[in-house]
Amino acid sequence: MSVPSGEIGHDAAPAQGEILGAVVVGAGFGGLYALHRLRALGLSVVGIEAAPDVGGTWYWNRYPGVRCDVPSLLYSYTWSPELRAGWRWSERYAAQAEILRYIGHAADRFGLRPLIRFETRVVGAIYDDNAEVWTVSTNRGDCFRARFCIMATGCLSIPNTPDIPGLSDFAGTILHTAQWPHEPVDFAGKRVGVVGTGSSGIQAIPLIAETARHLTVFQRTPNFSLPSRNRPLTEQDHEQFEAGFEAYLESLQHSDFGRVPPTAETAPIPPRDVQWQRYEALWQEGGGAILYAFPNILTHHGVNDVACDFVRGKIREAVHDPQTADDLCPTDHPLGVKRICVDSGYFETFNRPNVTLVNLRREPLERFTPTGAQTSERAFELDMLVFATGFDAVTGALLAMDIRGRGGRALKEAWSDGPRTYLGLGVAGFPNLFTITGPGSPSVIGNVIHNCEHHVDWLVACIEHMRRDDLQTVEPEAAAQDQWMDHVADVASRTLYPEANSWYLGVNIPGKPKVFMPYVGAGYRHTCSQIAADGYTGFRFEEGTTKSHWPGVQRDAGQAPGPAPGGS
Ligand code: NA7
Repeated sequence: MSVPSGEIGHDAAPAQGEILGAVVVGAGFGGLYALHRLRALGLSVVGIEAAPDVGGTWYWNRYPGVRCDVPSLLYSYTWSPELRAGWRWSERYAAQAEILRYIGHAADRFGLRPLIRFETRVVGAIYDDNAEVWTVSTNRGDCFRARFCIMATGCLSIPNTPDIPGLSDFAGTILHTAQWPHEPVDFAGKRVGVVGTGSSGIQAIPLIAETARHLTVFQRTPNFSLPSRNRPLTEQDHEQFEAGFEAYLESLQHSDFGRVPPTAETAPIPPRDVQWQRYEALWQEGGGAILYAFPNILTHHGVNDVACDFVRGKIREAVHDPQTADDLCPTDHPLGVKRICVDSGYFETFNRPNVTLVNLRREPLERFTPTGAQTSERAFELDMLVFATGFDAVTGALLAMDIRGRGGRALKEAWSDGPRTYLGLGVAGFPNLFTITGPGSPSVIGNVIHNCEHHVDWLVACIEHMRRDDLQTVEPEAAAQDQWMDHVADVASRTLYPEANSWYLGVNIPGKPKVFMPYVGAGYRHTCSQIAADGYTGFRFEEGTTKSHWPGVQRDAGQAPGPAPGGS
């Protein structure tokens, strides 16, 4: 893969004083698709990306064992038949390197790299009330002025390193799973400590254990994890997927994959033995499907408790030492209300003689020392420390920038009690700003690529509508936003989701308001479509005062309708 030099591409160099159609922040799945669609619409667009290449979270997360927990055939763009025809996944669950190659392939296939300014971090985005444009400033000291500002900054972009005393005294190597070095990390002969047992820790631990002299796992909360049963994809897998693709595409329009279905509240509670058989079959099949075994598994303790018992039983079968097995069994939250982990041999790793589990609930981590870590009970000598401690998720990247809307109001201030959006797509008081997979949308629930595609398709249609009627700005009405946020909270409160201290709620970050951020209700796509069909209910459009007639839009090209999703 060729890595761009970091110089702005030819197409990404606006003329002095030019007002662009749109700036797209972030070059992951959402940002790339937005660039493609907006350019096809006739807008002049520039992408800005902190990394030296495309990929978003898949660029940075390259720790051993990193893989997607969604099957690779599904974790793909759906909008381009050519792209699908030109790509072949090798494994049921793709590893990071293959996903990154796929994203690079998509960027090249559609000539998107020249639109992007790499190795450039957006520090601020300020709306100019008079000119009705956004000024997006970067750490390189440059400014881009654009009519629309599209935040495709991802939900898992800002790594979280907990503030544990003594960390700066530690003399060994310190790594974070979300900022992994590009060169191979050699654990051979090393005493390694891993802090954190979420998805990243659970994927990395078996691999690190294979070569480390000793691995000490510092676990604060045990997690539910299901076996991936990863394997190479066969010819038959590909053929079956292709044969069912059109139906799959259609199903996405109505699917609530990963969300709580409307039948959840009225569904019967299946008998324990029926549940057990189903879980056993899904356990053998592998992957996260247990989460969708029954419509009320995420809403009803009577169902979820059986699933928890089932998985705890599997942990006890896998782990030989009864105390270690006990410590690995989650007991403080229902199954699936923290992002479910999908692993390859995680629990079995604790049978290795070179692996020690430290239960921080029993012996809290007090501090790091120059030579290791000190709990309330023991000292551990370590050469390397790996933080698998997650992210300031969903809002972290948005709030890391100084975003200011009408009247100079800061997003940080507007969201001081937690994020507030309408549909997760826009924020009242921040005209022409779109947040792809923003808080208040399904975002990380379900398949995030499809969620990105849906948001981009929606906002592109909205921009087309504005162009047709020569409207200058769009933003949510405050009342619609309030209603939506109440609805998001209400839906979550009728599930078991709020019962875990998860990053969905923001509680992993000290001081972050405790708000359930993703939308877990059914029918989200239908709601968004209906709102658009009804004339964008809850959004306010203004003709504007500048009468600038679509700066950044090539009027001739712009009159043609944009390509339908699926076109190139
Ligand atoms: P997660 O899921 O947020 O996991 C972070 C882990 O780090 C979790 O086990 C935390 O324990 C632990 N943690 C965080 N702070 C501390 C401190 N101070 N001491 C000890 N342990 C700590 O992040 P991941 O990167 O694994 O996964 C994020 C998402 O990426 C994942 O859900 C997939 O969607 C992909 P806690 O549970 O808070 O007690």
